[in-house]
Amino acid sequence: MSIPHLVVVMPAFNEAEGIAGFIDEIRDCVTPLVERVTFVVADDQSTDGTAAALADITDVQVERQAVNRGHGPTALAAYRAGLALSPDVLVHVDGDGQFLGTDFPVLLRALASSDADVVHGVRGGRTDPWYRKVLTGCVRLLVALASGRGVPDVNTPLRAYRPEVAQALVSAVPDESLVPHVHFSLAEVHSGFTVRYVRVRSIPRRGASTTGTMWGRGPRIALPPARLRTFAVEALGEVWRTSLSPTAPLRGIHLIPDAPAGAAKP
Ligand SMILES: Nc1nc2c(ncn2[C@@H]2O[C@H](COP(=O)(O)OP(=O)(O)OP(=O)(O)O)[C@@H](O)[C@H]2O)c(=O)[nH]1
Ligand SMILES: [Mg+2]
Repeated sequence: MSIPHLVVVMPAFNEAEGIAGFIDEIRDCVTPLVERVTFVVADDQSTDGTAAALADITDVQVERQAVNRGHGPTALAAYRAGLALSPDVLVHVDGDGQFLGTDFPVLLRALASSDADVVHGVRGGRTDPWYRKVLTGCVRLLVALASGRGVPDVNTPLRAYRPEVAQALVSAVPDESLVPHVHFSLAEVHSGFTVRYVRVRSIPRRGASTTGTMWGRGPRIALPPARLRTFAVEALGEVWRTSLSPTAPLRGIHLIPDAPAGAAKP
């Protein structure tokens, strides 16, 4: 197996400490499987020199966002910039490096060998606080009820795609979406795409700084931070409006796997 051009896209906010090492690790692991790899980092107005930490790496392209928009819109910007490079395979991962490089070839092999449209890295070994586990469980239940199928890690940020599939998904989701990967997971099921799941290891974020986490830190926090409560309410409303309600735009969408990039019919 040799992929002519692999593009790995990642959103990043204040990841200067760990992101270059993470990229080095991914590159080392995927090099035997690719002819070329390009990394696209959507920098969400970091204030810690994230872009400077990547400036001299030739296979890294940094896309500085005009304003700080949070994870979802930044992830979508990273997808769009990566797709513009016409990759043969596209991988998305968060810039905080919570995965091992050795799991990337596992995803790529699963995508190639099973003829899948998309492969999800299903995270094991997470140490989330209780309120995140509750939220994750609720979203998982909602998706199972809505789609009639269990999706083991609905919001995983580690995914490998055939590019036309990623293009169709990105085109179908609003640019400002808070939780694009939840919408993707639902649309993949609704559209009948072939989705494969591989177990991957989840590790602590690589930078020592706490500024990157949206959720507060560690299982010792007794109550969900107010920011998370607000985010959860907004995100659940968005999932209802965009993907689940009877009039939701993504509900009736049928993505066409073999159509040209971007094709999606209402
Ligand atoms: N916190 C935060 N992260 C952002 C923002 N924009 C992009 N990101 C990136 O989004 C990714 C996910 O953010 P995290 O805060 O790690 O969210 P998470 O992985 O769900 O939470 P943890 O399990 O605590 O790591 C990271 O790669 C960030 O660099 C932003 O405005 N705030
Ligand atoms: Mg994270």
